[in-house]
Amino acid sequence: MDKKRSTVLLISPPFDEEEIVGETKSMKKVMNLIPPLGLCYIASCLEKKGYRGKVRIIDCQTGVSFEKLQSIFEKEKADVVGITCTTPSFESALQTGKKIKEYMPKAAIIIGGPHATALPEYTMGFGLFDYAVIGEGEETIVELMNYIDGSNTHQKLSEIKGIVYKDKNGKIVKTPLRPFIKDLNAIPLPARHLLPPPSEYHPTPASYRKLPQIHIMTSRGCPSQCTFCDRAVFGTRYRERSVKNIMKEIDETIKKYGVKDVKFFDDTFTINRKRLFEICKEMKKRNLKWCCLTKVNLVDYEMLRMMKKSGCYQVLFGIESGDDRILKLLKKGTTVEQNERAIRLAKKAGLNVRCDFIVGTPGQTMESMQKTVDFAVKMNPDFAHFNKFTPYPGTEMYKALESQGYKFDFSKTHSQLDHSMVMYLPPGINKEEYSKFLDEAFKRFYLRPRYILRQIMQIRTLQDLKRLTDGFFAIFKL
Ligand code: B12
Ligand code: SF4
Repeated sequence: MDKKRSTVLLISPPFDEEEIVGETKSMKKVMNLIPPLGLCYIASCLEKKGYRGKVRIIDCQTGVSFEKLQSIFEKEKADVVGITCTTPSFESALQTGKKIKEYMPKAAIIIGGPHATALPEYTMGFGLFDYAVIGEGEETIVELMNYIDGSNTHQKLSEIKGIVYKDKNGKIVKTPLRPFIKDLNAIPLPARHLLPPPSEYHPTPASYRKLPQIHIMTSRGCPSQCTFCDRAVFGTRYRERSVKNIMKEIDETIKKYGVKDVKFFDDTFTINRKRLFEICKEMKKRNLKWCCLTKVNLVDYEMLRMMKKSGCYQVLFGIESGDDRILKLLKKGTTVEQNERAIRLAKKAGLNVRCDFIVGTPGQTMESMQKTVDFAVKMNPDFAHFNKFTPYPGTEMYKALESQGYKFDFSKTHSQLDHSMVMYLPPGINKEEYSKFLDEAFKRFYLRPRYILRQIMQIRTLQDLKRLTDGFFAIFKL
């Protein structure tokens, strides 16, 4: 007998570019506009379980406004809507929920992603969503859809692990957490075929060499303890995909989309030396350009050299601070000396180096923040990003600050949270000083003649020139 299958609309909510970039158009070109991989995984699991042709992804980041979304809702009466949401996109997820309630009142709404995972009961408290999925969603969504469709009469809602829902009496119920997925190779490859065409996306100019580029996750979970980082979705135990499984995904994207460049978005891509060497071998065979993120204590010269030889052009390190006292407070597990060493080795290996810093965490002073900029200037990486600190739910710092009496309302923070909005200031630093500091940090780093000259010397192709000018215009908001 044919099972009833609901139609499912998966939405990455509108993220107002105008709001983020303000008046300047130049910022748009440098935004990291990349697909919602989480929804692609949810979709592929549903397709595998009989929902092929019934699932659609609407990635509103690619220019779908609330008005457009509303007209989609008016035309398409989906049975179930799944929304993905981080903390910066939570306000937008709430607005999306309201539109669904208005234009598709019969649809069940499921919310998932980092924000719903970190604060599931709070998320449900807005009365807009029927279910919140906590953590990895691949197995949960299948069980939940089976429940909604009535195809699994043996499993009660309360038996589905990793969800929050309202029972008949309106009481919010949280089921036991779902164990993390052991075998990542068993997850079907992400359903990129449901996304808008690759031309609708663009990586930030600092992080690609050739287009099209895809981003890919080859592992989950990070064992480090950084207090500002939210690991609620994938946990603290490192799990990895096999090289064969990774290459299957890459080969599929080469065949379907002509992919030339790969960004490994893993938290710590180089954690397993043996696997890294195998990946390098495979990437070299395919003559692909690639880049990755990792931690400074997880690289050595031999690895970096091998990466370079196999097509890697860039490595991004989360350096965070130029002050050992702050690195300790952040529980980063690294020192300024290790940071210096890794940057030097990566440069020596011929790699382009990107460094991320975080300023304004508890314990930071103007002096320690200045040490961070001094460190960046001294080490002279190819790119430096000074991130403003936000206490994201799911992080140790968020919990610590809440317990000290701080209150953070993320339901009204809009997409600016990622950019200009300041949620926390360390004692002794005011908002004006902080904003001025950030502005000057970028200018000090990027406006050095030595820096500009080096970037110009590195121009090899028209693509390089375009990337550099886009980045330059954006930094100085021209
Ligand atoms: C790639 C990435 C980006 C990309 C965006 C990619 C995109 N379009 O989605 C870029 C670089 C643009 C970016 C930007 C930012 N990011 Co970011 N990013 C990541 C990263 C490294 C990987 C995301 C990813 O693809 N994961 C893989 C997929 C499979 O996981 P997933 O999306 O979580 O989905 C799973 C579950 O959450 C769940 N799920 C998700 N959605 C749904 C929906 C339904 C219906 C269901 C059932 C389940 C479900 O099931 C999925 C499969 O298991 C994560 C860290 C990480 N390890 O995940 C940070 C992370 C998501 N980013 C984070 C942050 C803070 C930011 C920024 C604010 C950057 C900054 N200035 O610090 C901005 C905000 C942008 C925004 N709009 O939210 C935080 C979010 C914390 C929070 N509480 O919100 C994370 C968790 C990093 C961290 N460890 O702190 N980011
Ligand atoms: S910041 Fe990086 S190293 Fe630290 S816990 Fe997060 S993912 Fe792991």
